Amino acid sequence: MTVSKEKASLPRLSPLTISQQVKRRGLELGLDLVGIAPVGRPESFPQYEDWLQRGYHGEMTYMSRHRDKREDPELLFPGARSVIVGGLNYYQPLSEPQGSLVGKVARYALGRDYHKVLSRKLKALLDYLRSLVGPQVDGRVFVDSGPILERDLAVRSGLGWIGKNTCLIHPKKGSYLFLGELLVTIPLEPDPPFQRNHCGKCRQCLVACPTGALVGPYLLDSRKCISYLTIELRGSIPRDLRPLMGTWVFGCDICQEVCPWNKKATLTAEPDFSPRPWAAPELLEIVRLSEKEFRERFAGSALMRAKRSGLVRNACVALGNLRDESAVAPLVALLMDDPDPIVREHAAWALGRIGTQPAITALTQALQTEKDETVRTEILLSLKDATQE
Ligand code: B12
Ligand code: SF4
Ligand code: SF4
Repeated sequence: MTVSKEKASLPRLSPLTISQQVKRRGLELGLDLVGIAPVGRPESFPQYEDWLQRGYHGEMTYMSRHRDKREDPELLFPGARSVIVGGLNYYQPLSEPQGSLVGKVARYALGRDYHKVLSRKLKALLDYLRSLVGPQVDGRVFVDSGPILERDLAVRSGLGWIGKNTCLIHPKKGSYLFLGELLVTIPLEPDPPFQRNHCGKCRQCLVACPTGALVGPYLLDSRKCISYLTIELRGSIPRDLRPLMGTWVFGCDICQEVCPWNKKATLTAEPDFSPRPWAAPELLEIVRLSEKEFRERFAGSALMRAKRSGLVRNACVALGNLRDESAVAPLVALLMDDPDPIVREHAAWALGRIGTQPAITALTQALQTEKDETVRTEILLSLKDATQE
């Protein structure tokens, strides 16, 4: 069928009717929230600029690129007139650790990687929109993948407000929501933006954050955030923050766990988000993983982002915080043999925290052979800490 014939056969629907149908279809596809907004300058663009100025993006250099596109989504997708924003509930209770040396993975990463799951739904929504209006409608899907201020668009399309923990919160669904956008080239009937902020006088997230990353309401210094430290940071985790990270090995949920708006969070209905074997990882297994085993074990999971080096580094920090003697032998193996200096450095730190005689002996021996200056410095500091305690 040619485009013109197909166009001719389609009924002319008003933007309001199309919008209603699209929202209904979005819910049928499994989205929990669907809202529509016109494309335009994000209201919180000045806050984003301020955040960059303060250096709160740390090493996430991609956050400082394409500022022009973040300010004007039409530069990102020429011809864009409207944005359909989808929210997808991923809430799962964290499973009770079966052993004592189990790491914590943030809820958003317990199941299959959400990027594909949510993108698929939004692409299906575009197909549906085309079936309603005609193939001339162009659209582009973004899920955490482009220079877009997604939370701003979610507020603008009426999905919720931004809490003091900087998360988008829906009054009924809470904040365990993924956000994704479908930018389209036709005008749609917008939803009213979410006007109220229901945080009130509450400050629970600010008080609970173990590293002080929430430096003020609505202001997150990524460089201190466990989520950033365990997922985005490639190098060394600052020494002063390691003891505050507990057993989180990928992401952190504390500022959402304490939020009263998450008390009524309901289980996700998305089968792809049900917990996989990596949901409660044995720390001693992680520190023994080779590159190949890491890739096999975490294929299809968001944990791939940390790479083997990052995940083993994080597991070392968690073991250092648990201070369990049974971790000494695998940590010594890392310190002596791992080709990655970041891993050796964090293994040394963990051994220093455990501080038993075998751990101290291994640190002293490693000094004889270690060539990397950063690792040597860590060994010396860890020996000092261990022998002073
Ligand atoms: C970079 C990034 C991070 C960084 C920085 C987080 C941050 N707060 O900026 C790190 C690695 C730390 C991170 C962590 C997490 N992230 Co993240 N992250 C992003 C990403 C890619 C960009 C965010 C961004 O633009 N930051 C810049 C700052 C300035 O923007 P912002 O935090 O969104 O803040 C806006 C508001 O706070 C507002 N604002 C600023 N000041 C003020 C003042 C007032 C009064 C008000 C009302 C508003 C306001 O303006 C800002 C700009 O629009 C987005 C995807 C995207 N493209 O948007 C996902 C995203 C924000 N992350 C997401 C998730 C799930 C997480 C984690 C929960 C994962 C985890 N469990 O570990 C944590 C949550 C930590 C937290 N408290 O925010 C979801 C959030 C969904 C939601 N319900 O909000 C997103 C939207 C990804 C997605 N597509 O679903 N993330
Ligand atoms: S995710 Fe964790 S470390 Fe980051 S701001 Fe929230 S509570 Fe703090
Ligand atoms: S914990 Fe309190 S202050 Fe923080 S986001 Fe939730 S309601 Fe707002």
